[in-house]
Amino acid sequence: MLTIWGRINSHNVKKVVWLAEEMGLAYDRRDVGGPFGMDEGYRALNPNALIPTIEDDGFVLWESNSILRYLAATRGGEAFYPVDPQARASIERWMDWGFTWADAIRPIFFQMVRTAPEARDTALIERSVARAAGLSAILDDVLARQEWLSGGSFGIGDIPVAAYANTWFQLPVERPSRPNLERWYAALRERAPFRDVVMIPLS
Ligand SMILES: N[C@@H](CCC(=O)N[C@@H](CS)C(=O)NCC(=O)O)C(=O)O
Repeated sequence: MLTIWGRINSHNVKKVVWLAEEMGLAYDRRDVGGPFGMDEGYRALNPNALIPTIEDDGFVLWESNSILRYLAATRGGEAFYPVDPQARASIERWMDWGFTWADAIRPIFFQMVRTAPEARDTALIERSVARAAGLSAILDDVLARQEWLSGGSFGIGDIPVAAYANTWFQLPVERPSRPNLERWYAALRERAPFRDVVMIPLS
């Protein structure tokens, strides 16, 4: 049995649980982090004291994108993780870029969802909203030329960017019109695992 540690309202945990659901895997998710805390046993598994972490038949792994790669490589086959180096690198590029995208959106999320209104840093929110809007042009451009960030079909290249794109689309901030990105987000919303795991209320 695959064990996934991490509270479900964490973006990085959502990524892993979403893929597990897409692949129809049996797993046991255990709440750790945030209000649930982290005991010594968990810290022994993940010395970063961060979530997520998985355990698969005695093998322990942390770092959400590494977990996505591992699950895709062990259970996903060619459809989720192509062997061709260029196809694989094109997918992994978007996974890594997902942290650039996340770095732009995270301050807006923390300020608007996890900070009391009177304590919010409006200058930080404005800077981050502008940064995210600028980065969204890169996504819109690539999605004008291909259906998914992973290429012709949905894959792990879509997951990290989508976890934060969902937050960006749900936050009450100004967003420029990005028709291709909006088309991709609409296609994501047709996937039940995305709706069930990622589109939960922001908290
Ligand atoms: N690079 C790490 C980042 C992990 C991370 O920052 N996780 C956050 C939640 S998204 C965390 O553990 N925060 C502390 C907590 O939830 O207690 C990964 O991708 O797994």
